Amino acid sequence: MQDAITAVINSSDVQGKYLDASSLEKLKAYFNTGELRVRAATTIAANSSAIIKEAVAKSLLYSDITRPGGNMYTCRRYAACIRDLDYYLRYATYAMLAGDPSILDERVLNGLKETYNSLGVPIGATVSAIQAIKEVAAGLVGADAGKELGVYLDYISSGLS
Ligand SMILES: CCC1=C(C)/C(=C/C2=NC(=C\c3[nH]c(/C=C4\NC(=O)[C@H](C)[C@H]4CC)c(C)c3CCC(=O)O)/C(CCC(=O)O)=C2C)NC1=O
Repeated sequence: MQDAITAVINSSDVQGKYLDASSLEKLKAYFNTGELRVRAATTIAANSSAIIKEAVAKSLLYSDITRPGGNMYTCRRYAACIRDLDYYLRYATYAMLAGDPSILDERVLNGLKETYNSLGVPIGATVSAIQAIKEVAAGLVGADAGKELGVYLDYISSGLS
């Protein structure tokens, strides 16, 4: 896993150089938004199940997916879906704090699409649910932090698509 700081340090080190102006700008932007990220992470942690519940209500409930034959039908599969969405929110929050998406590649997206395809988990509906999480979370943490979190939720969506 990388973060915004190790990312610029590693790339400077490869070149055997001190941080150049653009690396320093990246770091400055990261530090300037540090408090915003921490505050957002606190709010998300305190409201994670409500966020997921509302996002599911907005995107998946009472559709063919929750009816017999749908991939969320039966409590076991419904629970697996909610659990997956909670993984996405939690890992997107970690990535937002780190200011870097590498944790998503390593711990979430690696092999996920293949798993979903082999189990018949619909990817389009999953992406809609992730987009709904983005909206609901932004409503709670505010537009700026919501945008920052959204970067990593979008990263998961594109990694699945
Ligand atoms: C931390 C990283 C991590 C991720 C991301 C993860 C995902 C993940 N989701 C799974 C299943 C599943 N995922 C879903 C999800 C859904 N079905 C739908 O129709 C909805 C659209 C969607 C929710 C948005 C369902 C229903 C299953 C169970 C499928 C089955 O067993 O038939 C499975 C198969 C094993 C299991 O059932 O636990 C994995 C590995 N596991 C991990 O360890």
